[in-house]
Amino acid sequence: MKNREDTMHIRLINPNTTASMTAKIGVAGARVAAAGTQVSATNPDAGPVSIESHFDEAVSALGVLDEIRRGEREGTDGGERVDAYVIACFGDPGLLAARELTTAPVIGIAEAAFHLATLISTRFSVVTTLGRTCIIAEHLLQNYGFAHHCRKVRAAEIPVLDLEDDGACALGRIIDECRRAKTEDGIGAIVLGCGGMADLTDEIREAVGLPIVEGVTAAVKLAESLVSLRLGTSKHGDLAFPRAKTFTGRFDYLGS
Ligand code: 2AL
Repeated sequence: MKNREDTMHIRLINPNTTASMTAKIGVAGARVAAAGTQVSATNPDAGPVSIESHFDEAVSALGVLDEIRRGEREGTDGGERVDAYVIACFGDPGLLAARELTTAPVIGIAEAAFHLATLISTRFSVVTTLGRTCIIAEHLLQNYGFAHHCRKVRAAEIPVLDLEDDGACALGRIIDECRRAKTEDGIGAIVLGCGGMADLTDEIREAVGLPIVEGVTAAVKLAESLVSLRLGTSKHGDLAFPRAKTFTGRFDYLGS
């Protein structure tokens, strides 16, 4: 990691393979980054075009790990070293495995958003895409210890790729669900539950009149803080680099 006086490089990994969403995530991250922060955005070469099931998430995690390995190689191949990674899907797919592969900080957008929401409110609700993905956010809230801060995980019933389609009325449906959360949940803030919502924060905040915590931007600012403080992923204990071993079949490239 570099000194805080230097520039830093944050790599945003969109775990799905939709390039337009990756570009949007990159723009949203760059907008909030400090003057000295370079933001780059990538997605895996292979995997689901959107992540809206446990199956999609499991497959996408392998792509995330490939992207971390690629980022680490760039640093040693004379390219721009990556100082921190953000996993820009609200299920935080592959988060702990990704941390095992690097000394840089790795931050999931769900955990980043939950952390920031607890700093500005005592209770928040999450507004995500499809109802079937609510359980993914609920499991994360439990695993991360945030369940008692969250009143409700709500769905706007939007397929993820509708967020890429101007004609799909996604914004209006998200705003409607956020307004219902404000009226019914007794909350102080709303967390947006999809990386593909990263460009909608300002409009939603204005329409709903509550603090809106969006994960990509939250994670970029947390990543900057960790790099500035020279805090990287601990290599003491379970997040140490994985033990070298043979991988068989189509995973033989992972072996040593
Ligand atoms: C997501 C997300 O953030 N990106 C994606 O493809 N699926 N999560 C979600 N709940 O829809």
